[in-house]
Amino acid sequence: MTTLPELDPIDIRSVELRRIALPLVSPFRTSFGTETTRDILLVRVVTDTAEGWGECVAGNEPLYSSEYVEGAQHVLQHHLVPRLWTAGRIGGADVADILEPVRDHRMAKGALEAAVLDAQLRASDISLAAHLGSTRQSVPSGVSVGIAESIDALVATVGGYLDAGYVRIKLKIEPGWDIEPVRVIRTTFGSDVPLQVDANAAFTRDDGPLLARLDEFGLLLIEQPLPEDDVTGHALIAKQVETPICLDESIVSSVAAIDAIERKACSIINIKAGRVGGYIEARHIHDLCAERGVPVWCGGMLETGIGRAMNVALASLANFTLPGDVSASDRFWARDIVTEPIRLEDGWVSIPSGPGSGVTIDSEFLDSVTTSRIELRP
Ligand code: NPQ
Ligand code: MG
Repeated sequence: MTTLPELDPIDIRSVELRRIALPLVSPFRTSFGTETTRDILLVRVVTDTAEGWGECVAGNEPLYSSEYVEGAQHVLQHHLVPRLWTAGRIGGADVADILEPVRDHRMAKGALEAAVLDAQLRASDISLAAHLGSTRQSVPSGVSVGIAESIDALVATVGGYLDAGYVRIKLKIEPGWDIEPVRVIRTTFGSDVPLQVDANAAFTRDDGPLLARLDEFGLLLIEQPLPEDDVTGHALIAKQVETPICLDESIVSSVAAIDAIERKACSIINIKAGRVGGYIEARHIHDLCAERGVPVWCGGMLETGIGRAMNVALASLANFTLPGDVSASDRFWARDIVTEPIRLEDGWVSIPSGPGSGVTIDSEFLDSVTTSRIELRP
């Protein structure tokens, strides 16, 4: 397992589970559904000297994966947080072991680990980026573009993001919205725009010949064409297409990552801390991909400034060699819940340098969007 610098353990006094409702600036449509307002679960860990925040990336409904926000809240309240009370003084690096007896629920575990780690790093005055081993000050920013109402609407949206400076475009695809949108974006904006597609598991093992028709467009990668559990199917598709296959939903752990690589199901991996149970496992997957020569990039889950800042820190590790879905806060939110939203500067975003995630909560605005709060104590 990856070793990170030692930090002093912390004494957790209470854990708050807070839910907020935040409307998206525009609906986000993928092959699995349309999101218009996010119902987001935040975890706050309080010690005598510091507090830390973690963001749970589970969606309103179990459509991207089996996890969903109400289930995450339940498992945190009744199964995960109670396990911390018997553990004594701990740090972020202890959380995964403490929660190991509980199967799966990685997004819930990841949010709790993030909050503990953030509190511990703030108490130690160290940034998450430095703790994880970051080597950069900023990272290039890509943007994920939803399935549009029409081809014209898609062209307008992509044009806006290119004008804003995004250095890489990802088009969401599904059967029937696959070859044509890619062709039109290529014809309109040229072959120099770094471009990739994400199917969110919407195709089948029979779609190899269809997906091979994307080869002529020089895409960086095709992300998750088949269902999460079909590693062999992805290996079959990878043999039929020239474009590199990248896995997202399938990579739920370091074991799954090694499995997919060894079975030649993918040659690139999208790393999302929430999907794999936390930033420490995410760094571990980054390391083992680097050892195997597999490039990685940082995915996104429509996070607020809390998760977004932590993603940017993760994305600054050396083997994140492709631009991530680490877009500016204003890609999704009219107003963020932190006082320093992630901003685009010439298509790049800065790595927060303050302790922990580096962000400050805008408490007044956060309270105004809060829909429920519970405080848990030993
Ligand atoms: C992906 N994200 O890479 C995901 C999919 C996704 C930025 O494309 C609520 C919860 C809404 C999780 C929308 C991007 C979501 C979500 C999209 C995940 O596959
Ligand atoms: Mg994806």
